[in-house]
Amino acid sequence: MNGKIKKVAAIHDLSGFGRSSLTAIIPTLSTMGVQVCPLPTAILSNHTGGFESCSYIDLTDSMTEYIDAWKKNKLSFDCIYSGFLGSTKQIEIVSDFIDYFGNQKNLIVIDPVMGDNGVLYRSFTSEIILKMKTFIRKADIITPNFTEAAFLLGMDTPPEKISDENARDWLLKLSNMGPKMVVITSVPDMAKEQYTNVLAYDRENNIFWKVGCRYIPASYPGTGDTFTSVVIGSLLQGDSLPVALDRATQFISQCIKASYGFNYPKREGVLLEKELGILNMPVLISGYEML
Ligand code: PXL
Repeated sequence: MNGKIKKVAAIHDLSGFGRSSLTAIIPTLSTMGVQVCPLPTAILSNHTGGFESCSYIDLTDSMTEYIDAWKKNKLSFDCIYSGFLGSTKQIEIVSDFIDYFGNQKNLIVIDPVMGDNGVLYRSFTSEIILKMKTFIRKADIITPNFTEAAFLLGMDTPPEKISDENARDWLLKLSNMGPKMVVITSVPDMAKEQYTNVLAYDRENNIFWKVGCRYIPASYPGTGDTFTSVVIGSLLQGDSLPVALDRATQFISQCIKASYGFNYPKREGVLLEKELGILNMPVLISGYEML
């Protein structure tokens, strides 16, 4: 009997080294009591940030056959979660996947993984941005970081900071592109130097949310994947959007602090294994507010 275990179809790459994408998503969601069913988009020796060399096996051509088998086996999922997609063709395949497996009851989450810190990841060209703009129409929730949100809104680079009013405008514009909920991570705080925010908009309830976090001067690959995984795990456990954002923000901040304290190499990602246990402890909501 596995009646109470929820299933997530996780459409991401598998990178063998560096704790990003599936190697971050599987342990995080499993710890939260959610079953991960991976649909791998590519197999990499390591993620693309901070390594001299990278082997990349593109799985675009095998994805359709893989998905056909899932269709024939009449599988179903409580959530579809897509992240790193290696090409515009893969976006088309996943778009069809959502049309087939998506329904009124399951949660469609698209993390438009394209870049960070103002630049596109090196495996992409600007073509991916155009395609992503229409793809996010299919999502219930999108979780871009500040850079990806700016790209989706047609900017070449994100501004250094944005006001709360501007932030609400960004969230509304992104929601008007389709998704019911928009979550933007790593937004620099306008007033407080040492702060970064997660900002969100929930269209059904017409509420803007803000979860603040002290900025730690280190960015580790894969934290976006872990963040969105905690948000999904928390929502599937029945939490509200702001509580899910609060839990994810606290968890990432804890992971970064644990790693930063050891001066841990950034390219290895955060010390996830040390911190996963926290996800099963009683939640102390640290502080979300309306934006
Ligand atoms: O975490 C985002 C991500 C996913 N997949 C690959 C990456 C990155 C970020 O660098 O390189 C292959």
